[in-house]
Amino acid sequence: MLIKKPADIASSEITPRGLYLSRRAFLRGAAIAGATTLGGGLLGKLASPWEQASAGTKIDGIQKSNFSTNEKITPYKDVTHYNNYYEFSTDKEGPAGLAKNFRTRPWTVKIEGLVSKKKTLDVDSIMKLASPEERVYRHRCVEGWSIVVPWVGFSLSTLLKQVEPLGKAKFVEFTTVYDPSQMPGQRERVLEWPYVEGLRLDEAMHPLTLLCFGMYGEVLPNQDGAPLRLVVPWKYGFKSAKAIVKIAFTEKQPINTWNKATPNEYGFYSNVNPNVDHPRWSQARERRLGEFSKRPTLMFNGYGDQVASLYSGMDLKRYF
Ligand SMILES: Nc1nc2c(c(=O)[nH]1)N[C@H]1C(S)=C(S)[C@@H](COP(=O)(O)O)O[C@H]1N2
Ligand SMILES: [Mo]
Repeated sequence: MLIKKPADIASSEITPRGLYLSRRAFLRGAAIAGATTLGGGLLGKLASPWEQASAGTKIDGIQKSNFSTNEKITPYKDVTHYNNYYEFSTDKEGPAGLAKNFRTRPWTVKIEGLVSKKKTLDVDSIMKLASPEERVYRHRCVEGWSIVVPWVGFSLSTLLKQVEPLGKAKFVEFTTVYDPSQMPGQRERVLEWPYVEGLRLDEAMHPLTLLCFGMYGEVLPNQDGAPLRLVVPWKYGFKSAKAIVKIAFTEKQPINTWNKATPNEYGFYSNVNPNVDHPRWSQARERRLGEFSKRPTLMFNGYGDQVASLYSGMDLKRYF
């Protein structure tokens, strides 16, 4: 449930930089702002789009995916209370509370660069491009913890095909939201904002690469990247950008935020690799949240059968 206080609605009229509202989305926002004046009681009875979109709302018609692992799913409480989301906090327990009132509607994603059909799409229309799938993926953070999550979404390729990438396009760059008024971490220079990530075009088009808007059968909690994030299960967690507002097709390799911040520690590829240590720690083992002892980390996080061929002939120590 997410009923907005009038004070919150008023500040929603401040459009985050780089976020252009579609007419439909704008009208919907305005309608909700109007509804607020009717008072909380009545608003509570309206099936407002805010409500439909808020974390915890059940997603209908979810199909099971063959890409799922049957490993034990990490408890919801761990996945929602141990987060890396530096726009909110560098403390892993922080985002759950600090992202609670983050506004995920209206929300549009701008698709631009080397494509024949540039588009600005509303997140609700993106979610309707295909039926939602549940993909239970292992997800490994570069810091040495991992989770198994029943994400909900569909292959990113479904969206990317819509815009018809040009032959020159070799990479895809993802830019996430910049809104320091809502994101306390962006008022500090912990990282360069907005957070940017990138994939090679073939990685972005790979069927495992998930455009994600839900988990555990429900709309994504804000701290896990609502309304739209990536999940790239064979790469370290930081490649899976949260709160995406722009997707650009490029000829040159994008400069991802963590690579720019600490190039000797975080590369562009960031494929999970137990044989390539982080300069400050080993990557050979990991701890599953909710478990006590560590387990060995698998090459490509265990997705080698599906993705190893993307990197054949590449020196993975050099391209880490
Ligand atoms: N916009 C944004 N996306 C982000 C991050 C971030 O700080 N900002 N952190 C990344 C890192 S390091 C990890 S491990 C995962 C964590 O996702 P989770 O909190 O859903 O487990 O999100 C990634 N996506
Ligand atoms: Mo991470």
